[in-house]
Amino acid sequence: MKKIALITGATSGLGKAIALTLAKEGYYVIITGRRKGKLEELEQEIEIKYESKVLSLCFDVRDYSQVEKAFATLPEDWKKIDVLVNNAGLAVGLDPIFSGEVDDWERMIDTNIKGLLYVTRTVSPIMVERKSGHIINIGSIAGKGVYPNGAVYCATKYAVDALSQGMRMDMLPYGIRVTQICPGAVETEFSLVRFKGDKKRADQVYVGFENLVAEDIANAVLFAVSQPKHVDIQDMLVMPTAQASGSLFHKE
Ligand code: NDP
Ligand code: 8X3
Repeated sequence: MKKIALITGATSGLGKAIALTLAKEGYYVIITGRRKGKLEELEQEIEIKYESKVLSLCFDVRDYSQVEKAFATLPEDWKKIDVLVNNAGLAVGLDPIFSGEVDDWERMIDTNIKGLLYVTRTVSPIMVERKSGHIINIGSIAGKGVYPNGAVYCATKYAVDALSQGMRMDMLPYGIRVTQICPGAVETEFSLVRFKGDKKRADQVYVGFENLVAEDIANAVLFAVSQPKHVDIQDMLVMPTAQASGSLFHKE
């Protein structure tokens, strides 16, 4: 059996690029997300392009019972996950605290914090039992510095930063590596989701500078998982050259 990677949020953006990159590298991949059709498309793409095996699990990371049930359907060999990429996440809205939508806050907190916890709680006990594994958490520049109107999204990514540190401490006796990868602006469906389908506003985010692309982050994941066992890349901040902080861009 080859190494197995489970990637959450593989129906789009970073997760999809990470799944393709790891499959190309020879990993067997478990792709997850809520959009069944997108999972099926990616499953086919991986099977056609690479000598890899792929399984897909369709579930919502916000629902712990869905996470547990989906994981339970995996064949026993596939439950021995070598690399877990906690990538599923989103920003919803860009508003000041005094007028932000409470429902937007719930979605971000439930997905980015609780979803990451639910998946980790489900997958990691077998890693601990096997004394082997690598957890990659996708954080953000938003978890390294707050920007105006983004307080709640930023808080969820600060939480990912704290959880990455805590996981590393808890996993220490078991030889399990924990890596946080924090991207700056990457053009994906991220802004379309943040602006609730307003494509014009979403596209505007990436005008006037060269943003990252999903493959840049997939390469960072590949770098982290390709290190020898005694090396843990703990934290990577990967930014466009034209971006210095969550809110400071050099736009032409
Ligand atoms: P996309 O919107 O392109 O992809 C998000 C993925 O998350 C989709 O596959 C989506 O799948 C999945 N997802 C969202 N909510 C849920 C849920 N409740 N249950 C299961 N899956 C879910 O965005 P990105 O690829 O850009 O985002 C990936 C990660 O990268 C996020 O954690 C984001 O915060 C982070 N990030 C992104 C940056 C950027 O500039 N793009 C920068 C820094 C960090 P589906 O809809 O099928 O459920
Ligand atoms: C996504 C990047 O800068 O829009 O995490 O918050 S940013």
